[in-house]
Amino acid sequence: MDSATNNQASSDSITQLSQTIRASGIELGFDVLKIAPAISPPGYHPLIEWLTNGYHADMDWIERRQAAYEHPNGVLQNTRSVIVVALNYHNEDSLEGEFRISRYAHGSVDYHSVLRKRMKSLTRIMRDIAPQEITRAVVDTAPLLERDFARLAGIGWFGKNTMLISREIGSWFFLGAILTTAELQYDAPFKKDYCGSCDACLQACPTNAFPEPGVLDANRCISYLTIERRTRPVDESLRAGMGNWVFGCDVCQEVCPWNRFAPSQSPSEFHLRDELRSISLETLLRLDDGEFQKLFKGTPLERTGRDAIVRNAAIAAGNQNKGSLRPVLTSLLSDSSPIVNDAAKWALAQLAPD
Ligand code: B12
Ligand code: SF4
Ligand code: SF4
Repeated sequence: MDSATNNQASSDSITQLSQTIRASGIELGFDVLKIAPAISPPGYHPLIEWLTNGYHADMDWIERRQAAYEHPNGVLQNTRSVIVVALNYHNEDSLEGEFRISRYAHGSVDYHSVLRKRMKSLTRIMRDIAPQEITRAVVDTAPLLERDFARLAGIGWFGKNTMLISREIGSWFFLGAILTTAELQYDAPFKKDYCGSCDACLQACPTNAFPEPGVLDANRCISYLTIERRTRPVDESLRAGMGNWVFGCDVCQEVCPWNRFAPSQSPSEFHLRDELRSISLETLLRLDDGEFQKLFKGTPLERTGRDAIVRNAAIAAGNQNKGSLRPVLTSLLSDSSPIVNDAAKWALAQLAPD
């Protein structure tokens, strides 16, 4: 074969593999699938600045692997393409009683496993067509700026609340990425910003977690405080702002006008499960390890663990001045967990006298 014929064959195989990936992504139920070239992400230097400012709080795993974020090769050597998928988790259900759990954790499953399963199916299809190429599917835990690659692949822009927002599906979606050594056809990066003069998210954040538009200080973010800060107490100055959130926070997405018409056809695994509708704040406060496992095993709350969730529930009780919870809060003063004792003591001090 001459070199022109060779080039033609290689360009045909790039086209064929790219088309199959795009069609399979939609068949596998992803709401969006787009592809970016593996380049050094423009968000790398902002990430280093974010770390230097200490905005990552005690999420040391980000800092430890900062060099690897500079290029997708830090996750998979010789990566040429990054396939980014988005999966919507929005639906009409709502949980707005004595306590709130972030929408992404309303269901009976952990989104990591849902995304991984679908991405694995896609990598199998890729392997059948191009067995010589190596692929790796990641959600959250690899040193990859997923939102940056989603923007580079053309899915949307960074809102002032730091969320990746799509004009078509808003921001209630998870991202996943498949890194591959295969060359593919790429989508154009998203260049525009559709926030305009709106600042609803910046105004609504209950704990003022945005030092500037598009930058989040995790130290102040309820999502970090309730999910990731597992062994240390929450600063007293931030407790009132936590309101009744016991896991995550959705405020800066709920107020975003781009989410007003967000589609609601998310997979049924993400719908609000009945157990969460029927339990009270008192039930959460009374959970021991066994009961916690029964209620939350396999969901995103499992990783956060019983002690931090009971601590958060105690703060929610204090914030709502729930005198009826005085006996259970008093019993938690002798709980084996210091973060629970501390929060229970604080909550009792918030209650109006009998
Ligand atoms: C650590 C982390 C957190 C931390 C810190 C969040 C943050 N804003 O940085 C905490 C625990 C607070 C958190 C909270 C939440 N998270 Co989170 N989180 C992550 C994780 C694991 C890493 C994010 C990270 O590296 N942050 C560091 C900052 C610097 O990077 P970044 O925000 O991702 O990207 C920014 C930079 O690249 C910068 N940038 C790029 N170019 C440029 C150029 C200039 C000039 C500037 C100034 C900036 C800039 O802007 C980008 C967007 O903000 C990602 C998964 C992943 N591996 O990417 C999920 C992820 C971002 N989280 C997600 C979700 C769903 C949430 C919550 C909604 C959960 C909840 N309901 O409680 C909240 C939302 C809070 C919020 N407003 O961000 C989704 C977001 C999906 C989406 N549509 O955007 C992700 C992608 C997980 C996933 N696989 O789906 N999260
Ligand atoms: S998730 Fe909640 S606390 Fe965190 S930045 Fe958004 S509104 Fe603020
Ligand atoms: S609330 Fe307004 S400023 Fe914030 S992300 Fe949405 S459109 Fe942008």
